Amino acid sequence: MTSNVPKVLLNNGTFMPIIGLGTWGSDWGLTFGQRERGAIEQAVKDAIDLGYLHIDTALVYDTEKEVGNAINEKIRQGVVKREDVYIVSKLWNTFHRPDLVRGALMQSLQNLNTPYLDLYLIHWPLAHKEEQGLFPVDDKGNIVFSFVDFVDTWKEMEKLVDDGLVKSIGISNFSKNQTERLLANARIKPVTNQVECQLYLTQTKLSEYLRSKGITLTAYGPLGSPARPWLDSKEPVLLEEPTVLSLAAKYNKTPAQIALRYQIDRGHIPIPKSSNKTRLAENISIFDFQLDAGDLEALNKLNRNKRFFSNDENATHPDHPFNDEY
Ligand code: NAP
Ligand code: SBI
Repeated sequence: MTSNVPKVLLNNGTFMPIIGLGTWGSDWGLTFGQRERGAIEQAVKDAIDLGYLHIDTALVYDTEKEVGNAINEKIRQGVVKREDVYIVSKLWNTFHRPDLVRGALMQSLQNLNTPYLDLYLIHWPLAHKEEQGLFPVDDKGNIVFSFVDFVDTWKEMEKLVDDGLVKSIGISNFSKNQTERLLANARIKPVTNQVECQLYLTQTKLSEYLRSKGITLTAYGPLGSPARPWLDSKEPVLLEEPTVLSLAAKYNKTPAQIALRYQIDRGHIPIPKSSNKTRLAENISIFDFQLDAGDLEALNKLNRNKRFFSNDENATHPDHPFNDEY
């Protein structure tokens, strides 16, 4: 498979395609009907045909089976080989207890129908009550917490690498302090920290810190997650910002392409989601231009430390990442 997507060298000597396809699809919701499931599978097939070689999923998205079907169909058709595709999945909060980590990974491998993952992330640094489903709640509807130390979870993640079940391991939604504590106790370094990063939340300090440690930043919600279920219509729309619109005109690109190129030019790895073939093609057509330093600076100024994924329902958990400065 030839693809013009560049690859990033990770701290363990492996390579990750610099743009990935998101498959949470906030607009797909949590419960899927037949039509939506078909749409996910089609989106992944279209993406591979267009040159996407990095697919982001998670056990909790309930999209792994569709992602696996699509990838395996493209392998069967001879479009790609397994080793061409970079598959990422994530350990959900209810499986942090060390004795549950391997079983959760095996479930993801089975869903995806693949012998190994390229990258397995701890989805959030905080744990939820085990063995009560994916969303354990009390009689008031509040999430039930668990207090497993993510360092203990990490030690199990390291064993998955030792056993060849995952090529790399990483973290998601970890603050600087949490990453620092993990590094102080890790035998294997995380290759990436997948965090929200978009023009209203540019993550300048976290990005610099991660770079200083040789850890990449994977940017989720890079288009501002415009279909998030909790969208407040009074909130500003990132893709309609005048600065973005004027740069789109200057470079003869779309606002989404400007928002994605912004991440690439900062050395980040964006993972935009789309289930529309035209927009999938648009989002990957960003390797024929580069933003000038002054334009990057103008985009940096849009920052307002605005999280669209504030995860407030976990705000009282001691490992809630967003109580830290960054
Ligand atoms: P996003 O990628 O910022 O935005 C996706 C939305 O933008 C979709 O509604 C999509 O609609 C629309 N879109 C796509 N391309 C467009 C374009 N060129 N022009 C205009 N609109 C466009 O948000 P996200 O899905 O929330 O985040 C991306 C991925 O990051 C997720 O799918 C998931 O894999 C990952 N993620 C991870 C975490 C975590 O905790 N680690 C959290 C959130 C997200 P169409 O489909 O109709 O094109
Ligand atoms: C889900 F499957 C359900 C809810 C939800 O809300 C927060 C954002 C998130 C997540 O944790 N990772 C995502 O990609 N979306 C999510 C996922």
